[in-house]
Amino acid sequence: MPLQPVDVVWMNGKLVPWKDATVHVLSHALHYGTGVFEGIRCYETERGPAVFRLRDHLDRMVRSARIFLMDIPYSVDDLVDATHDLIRSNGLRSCYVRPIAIRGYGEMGVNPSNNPVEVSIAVWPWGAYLGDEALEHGVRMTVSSWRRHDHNIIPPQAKVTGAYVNSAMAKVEALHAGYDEAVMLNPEGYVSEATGENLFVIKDGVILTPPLCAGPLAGITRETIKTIAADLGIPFSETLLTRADLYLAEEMFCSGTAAEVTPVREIDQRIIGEPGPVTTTIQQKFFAIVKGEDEKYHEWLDFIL
Ligand code: PPE
Repeated sequence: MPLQPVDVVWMNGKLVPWKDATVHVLSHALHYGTGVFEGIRCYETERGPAVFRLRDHLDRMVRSARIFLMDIPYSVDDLVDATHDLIRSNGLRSCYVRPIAIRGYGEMGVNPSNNPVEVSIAVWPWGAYLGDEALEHGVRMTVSSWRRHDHNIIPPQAKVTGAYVNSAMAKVEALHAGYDEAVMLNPEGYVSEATGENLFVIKDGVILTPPLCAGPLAGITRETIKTIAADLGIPFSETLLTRADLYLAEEMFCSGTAAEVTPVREIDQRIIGEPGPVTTTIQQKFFAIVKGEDEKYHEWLDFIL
C-alpha cells in the first residue's frame, strides 16, 4: 500500500512540509543501518485521538539508542510534546506514528560516532498491517529458513533499522512461498518471533510466548497482552518454544503495534483454523482498550487535545 502523505513531519524540532522531509543520500544510517526507531499507533476514541502507550515506546527508543551509544538530543518529554503537536497539526483522528533517530550526514565509514543524531517523527494513516481479512480470519505463516539475529549479533532488544534486513529477507521468502508472514527461529533453533510481531501459542488453555532470552523484541503489545491475560485470569507463561510447539498449537496469534492482535490460521500446512476463544477474547479486549472503551486502561492513552 503506497503511503498516504499528510501535511507535515517533525524534523529536528521543526514541522516541515511532507515533501521536504528528506535526508542527504550520504546519511550514515542509509549506508550502515545506524538508526533506532519506534512504531506507535494513535486510535480514534470518543474523546478524540489517543496515542497508545506513547511514553513506553519513546522510552524503548531511548533504550535502543543507549545500546548503540547514541545520545538522542531530545528528552522523552520533548518527543511526547512533538508527537501531540504533530498529530494535531495534521488533523488526524487515527494514524501510525514513526519516530526515528538516525546517524546523519557527516563522515563516511563504519564508525558512526562523529555523525550527528537526527531525529524525526512522521505520522500517516495506516490500516490493518496484515489486512482486514487477517484480523478477522487469521494469517498463514511459515517457519523461515533465515534465523533471527541474537544477543551477540544484533541485540534484539534494540529496535535498530539495520536489523530489519533480516526481517525483510524472511518476509520476502514467506511471501514468495505464498504465505503471509514468517516465523523466525533463533540460532539455537527456538522460536523467537515473526518479522515484525511477537508470537503466542495457546496450549491447554495457557498463552505461551518465548522469553526475551530467546530473542524476540520486548514488544509493548506483548506486555499489554500479558497484563490483559492477568486481568482476565487467563494463564500466561514465557516458555521456550520449538517448531513442533507451533505445529501442535491449539490457537496461535501474533502481536505488534502495526499488526495489533492478528490470529494465525495456518503454520506450514498445519491448519489451526478460525480464531479460537482465547485469541478472540484477547483481541476484543485489546481493541476495546486502544479505542478508549475501557476506562480501567485510560492511563495507557495520551489523548490529543
Ligand atoms: N517484533 C519485531 C521484530 C517488531 O518489529 C515489532 C514491532 C514487534 C515485535 C512488536 O512490538 P510492539 O509494536 O512494541 O508490540 N514492529 C513495528 C514495525 C512494523 C513495520 O513494518 O515497520 C510495529 O509493529 O510498529
